[in-house]
Amino acid sequence: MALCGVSMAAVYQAGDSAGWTSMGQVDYKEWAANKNFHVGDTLVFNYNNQFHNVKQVTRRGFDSCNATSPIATYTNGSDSVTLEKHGHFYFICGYPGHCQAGQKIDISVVPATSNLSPARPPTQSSLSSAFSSLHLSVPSILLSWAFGDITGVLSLRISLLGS
Ligand SMILES: [Cu+2]
Repeated sequence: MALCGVSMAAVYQAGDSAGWTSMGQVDYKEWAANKNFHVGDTLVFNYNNQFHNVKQVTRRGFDSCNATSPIATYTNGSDSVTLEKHGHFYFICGYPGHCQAGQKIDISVVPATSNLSPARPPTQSSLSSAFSSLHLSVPSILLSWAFGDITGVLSLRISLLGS
């Protein structure tokens, strides 16, 4: 891929060696909590497809363990899902009772470049506004001399700023 930084894309197996299971060996919330998923990473689900599947669902479907209208369905038993955008990916098992038993996972994906972005340099507009205020202050000072009148300077400043 030509996208910057994705050469470091990682592959994660959901549940590690335990795989994708409803038998309670894996706390998927804890499993996901100590990982940093980035855009371009891959999540692999390994499971016996006689007993399980993978349904990508909405937040609502995740919370209620409802797989009736999935975003995507995977049934191979060894499914790779590319986390192609940042945000949350919610996966549950569609077999009865499995999601309720804990076979559900919430993957929070951050942009691939988030830990590489440099400090924001001064923008063009902030620089030019700094210059223009500098230019304005010079005639203001000269005029305040000429008029010897602070109110005249103030009104001129206001008219210059307002133009
Ligand atoms: Cu299952």
